[in-house]
Amino acid sequence: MVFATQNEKLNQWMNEVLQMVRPSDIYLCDGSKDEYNRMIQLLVQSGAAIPLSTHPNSYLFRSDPSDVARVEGRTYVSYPSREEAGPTNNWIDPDALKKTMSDLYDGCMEGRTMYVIPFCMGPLGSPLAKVGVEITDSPYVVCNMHIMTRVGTAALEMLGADGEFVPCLHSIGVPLKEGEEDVPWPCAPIEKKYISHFPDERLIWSYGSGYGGNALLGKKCLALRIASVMARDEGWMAEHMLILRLTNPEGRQFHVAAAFPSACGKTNLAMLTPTVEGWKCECIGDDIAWMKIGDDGRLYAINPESGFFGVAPGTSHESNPMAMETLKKNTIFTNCLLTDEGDVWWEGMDGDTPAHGIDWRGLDWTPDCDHPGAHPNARFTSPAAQCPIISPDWEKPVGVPIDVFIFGGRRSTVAPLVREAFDWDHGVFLGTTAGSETTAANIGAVGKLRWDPFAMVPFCGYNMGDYFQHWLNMGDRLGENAPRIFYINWFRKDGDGNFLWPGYGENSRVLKWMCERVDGKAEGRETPIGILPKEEDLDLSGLEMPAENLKELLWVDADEWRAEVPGIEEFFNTFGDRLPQRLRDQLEQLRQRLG
Ligand code: SAT
Ligand code: MN
Repeated sequence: MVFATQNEKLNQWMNEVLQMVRPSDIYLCDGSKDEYNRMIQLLVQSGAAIPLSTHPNSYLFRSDPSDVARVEGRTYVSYPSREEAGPTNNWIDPDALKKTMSDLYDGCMEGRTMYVIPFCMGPLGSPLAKVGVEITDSPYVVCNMHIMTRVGTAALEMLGADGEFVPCLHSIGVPLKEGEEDVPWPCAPIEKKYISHFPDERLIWSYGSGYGGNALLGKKCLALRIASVMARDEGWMAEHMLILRLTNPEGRQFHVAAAFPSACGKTNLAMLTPTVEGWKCECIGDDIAWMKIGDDGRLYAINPESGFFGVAPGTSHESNPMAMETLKKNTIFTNCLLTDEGDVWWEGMDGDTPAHGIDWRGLDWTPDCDHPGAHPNARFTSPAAQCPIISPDWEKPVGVPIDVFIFGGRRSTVAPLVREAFDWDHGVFLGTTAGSETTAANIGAVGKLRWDPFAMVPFCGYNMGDYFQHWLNMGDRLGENAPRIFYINWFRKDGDGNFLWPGYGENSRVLKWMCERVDGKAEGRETPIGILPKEEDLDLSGLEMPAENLKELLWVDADEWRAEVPGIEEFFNTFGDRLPQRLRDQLEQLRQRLG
């Protein structure tokens, strides 16, 4: 061992890994700017990183064409019993999985450097923060972790001599033999990729992929899958939610946490530019919320991350001007198109489409090509602090008190623009029955309804039936202090297939109504599926929208909803007796209200 930390457990784990993966070098990350720059320079020299002439200190990477997204089919939640992982997770017995993966890890870092990255999820010193240590052989991962988490000496200090950490082992799975040439994006073939979680041990083992959530293990693996288990055991919540603050013209602040499945505009909402007069929005986080009940009995949220790993295609000055500002500098781009001017470009960006560029595969591209120039899952990794509307309180150690939860999904029919749950249990029922129609950005058939309770299906580290019960338990503990729960659908269409609602900044009008509900200033209208705004309750001043659109957006068709019930029941049955009776009761009450 070339170095040791103060933490014996960490030293022991590093030694075990070292003997298994046998790197040619080992390096402990300090998290400094200097370290980041040195690492990037290595990547520029090897040809993996392309400096951009238009964005200071920013670089483009191209992944291997087989390594472009999270691989849910190769993601495992491993308990001794399959039942603990539940019906929504892939399962392999831990002994068998460890045996398979140990064989893969054996000598997997030969010819490479083993980087040890101590990192903190959450503001340093926050009572909600957790320390992790990622071991990786990918310098691209080190650079991204620098942006996405708080890396280095401060995390080690927080850990101290006997603190707990989540060990996160990552390898791209391509040892480099003596004299062998490296490729810009080494990774293992799909059948050798494993993104594995051992929740009983609070342990993560990832092999074979260098991309996003497969490789930046603080994000989905630690902050959601492992943290959801810690949260259940310790009585808090780890959710796939953005966090934002709204301030009304009187200066009263409201904090909102919202969960949507992918392709529903979560990052756009997190950085909303309100169109409604006098209202202000600040961003606290765009992907993950950790929440704990505070001394005053309210629910406080922190963003465990320190950066955004945002989808580039579709991001524009129209859809998300604040993201466009955020990514102007100090940003890592992955799988975008490179223009002849040394700029990045992607489908859905404002302005002209470049006449020529180099696509995400590194090939010549013109608008005549029959494939996109940027991969649909191309990403930007940017420091959250660079967001022009980042809240001054985004790193407040105690977090911000949540007033409103929002669930939602993409439905072209049936679901109205917005509704409020009657009470907590009904809100949990709405979160449980959240679903979204698939888009070209997801796998599978386009336009098919996919259930994604709380947008957590890919991220819940234990049996989801128990997770629903955890939500019910939290409500019982919060009582009167529980946030109010709403369900939105920005995506309802008219008979001709046109969106009825303009979306983006105009969504602030719906958020305003929610805040007025919290303040007891908006009456609403009871329907069998929840409380909807009356037409006059929504502030539409300055918005040109046909009156019939509004009617349709707020329309609740009892026949259509009756037709939903069997599908919900069938979905509920997949959880067997792990589905809380209180949710079955909710379904029965819905059936009765629909008559
Ligand atoms: O690749 S990540 O898992 O980090 C992002 C995402 O899939 O939402
Ligand atoms: Mn996400």
